[in-house]
Amino acid sequence: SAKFDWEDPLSLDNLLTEDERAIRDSAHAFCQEQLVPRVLEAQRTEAFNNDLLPSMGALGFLGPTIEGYGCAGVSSVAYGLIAREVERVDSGYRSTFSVQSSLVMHPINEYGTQAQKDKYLPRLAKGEIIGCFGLTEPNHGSDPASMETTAEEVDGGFVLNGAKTWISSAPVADLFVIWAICKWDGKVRGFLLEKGTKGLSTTTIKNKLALRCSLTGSIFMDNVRAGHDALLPGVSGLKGPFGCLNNARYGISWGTMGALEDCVHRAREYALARRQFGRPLASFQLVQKKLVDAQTEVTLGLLASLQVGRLKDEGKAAPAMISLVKRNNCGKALEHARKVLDILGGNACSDEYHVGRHVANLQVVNTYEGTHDIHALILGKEITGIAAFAN
Ligand code: TGC
Ligand code: FAD
Repeated sequence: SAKFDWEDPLSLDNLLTEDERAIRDSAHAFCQEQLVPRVLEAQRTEAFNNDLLPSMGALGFLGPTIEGYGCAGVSSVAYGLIAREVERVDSGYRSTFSVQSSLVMHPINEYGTQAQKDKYLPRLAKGEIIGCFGLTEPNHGSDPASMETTAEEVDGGFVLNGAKTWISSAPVADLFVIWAICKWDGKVRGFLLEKGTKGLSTTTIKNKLALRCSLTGSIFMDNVRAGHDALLPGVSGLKGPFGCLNNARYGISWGTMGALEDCVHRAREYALARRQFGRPLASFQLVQKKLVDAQTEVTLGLLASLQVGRLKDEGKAAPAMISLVKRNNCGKALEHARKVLDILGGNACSDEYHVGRHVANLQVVNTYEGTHDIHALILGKEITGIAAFAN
């Protein structure tokens, strides 16, 4: 007779291919064996894990949906399963992985020249070089159309001026994907800048309350000269950066479910071991309800992401579908991670119990790549036909 598995209540496993299950299992083993033992130290010191991207590269996890250039060429669902396993450990590790795969390798693969692909993709895939993605500016986050960074055409190439902030991996990046308004036609285009270019500098944003296992920084461009070969020629307009965000937002929808699963597992174990009033916490109805509510959201969220992933591979995933799963899964992960944190009582205050770290991280994940409310407006526009954010 059919069995109920509380860890996979609606049998997601049944909907995966054999390859996808194998990738999930190897990602799980890597994350639990290599990342879990280091996460507390990284959280406490904000130290970047230099081995992270090379180790992921060796396993074929970077830019995994890309064909060729040393990339694995696997399904979007496999990519989501990797994000879920990485974020089960920490959203900061998943952030580093997402930026490299979806925000740096993807635009080069989609919008780059053959020479740019040959030059950068194999090294990015191995984790030999680190990339970052500069869209957000000090004065423009939710509204990137108003960005101030400019690119001007000059003899031999371009000159870029401006600043970007809250940029993941910027302080350690070798390669910068920078989005700028082109002065010659007013359109947004992407540029590939290399570390060490004159006028290009970064600072690290220190003492963060969350995402402490990933590095975040600001980028300054003061008359940075770049050759014609720095331009990503395959796209112009905001659909360039938004096309990258579609992939990263999709990955986040899986990742946040991994973080919430970790919270459920840890809170459940605690509730079974800890006794009050002569009984385990897990025997109290209010405690059970918190675990059930959270695990229900994990189950539904993962199935929704799976459906979007399958559609994505058929070329049928509309951006608003991705907004729906990004918004829902981030919001539900934050809400329910916060609720199961209560089960730990006073120990919730100790970083050794991990759930509080996930809660802090999820506040950021609910904000970046389009805030929860911005995705509500994107979906609101689909439902009503009226853009609430437009002038
Ligand atoms: P709008 O007029 O709606 O669109 C401008 C052009 O872009 C096209 N477009 C898209 N194309 C592909 N995919 C999408 N998701 C797209 N969304 C829009 C659109 O068709 C249009 O094309 P065209 O050819 O007509 O020019 O633009 P708007 O300025 O009104 O946009 C409003 C809004 C709110 C939707 C948008 O600005 C938005 O999404 N804001 C949120 C900003 C954001 O997500 N920033 C993320 C920064 S990167 C980051 O956070 C990385 S963290 C990574 C990590 O560490 O894991
Ligand atoms: P704002 O846009 O100022 O929004 C502030 C509040 O106002 C939000 O609640 C928002 O929902 C609300 N709001 C704004 N407009 C409206 C409206 N029209 N209607 C209703 N409410 C509205 N960016 C990158 O480009 N690359 C990165 O790698 C990157 N990494 C990040 C890493 C971290 C740790 C963090 C914290 C951020 C990162 N970001 C990155 C930036 C992130 O994408 C932005 O913070 C996010 O898009 C929100 O922009 P903002 O912070 O300027 O907030």
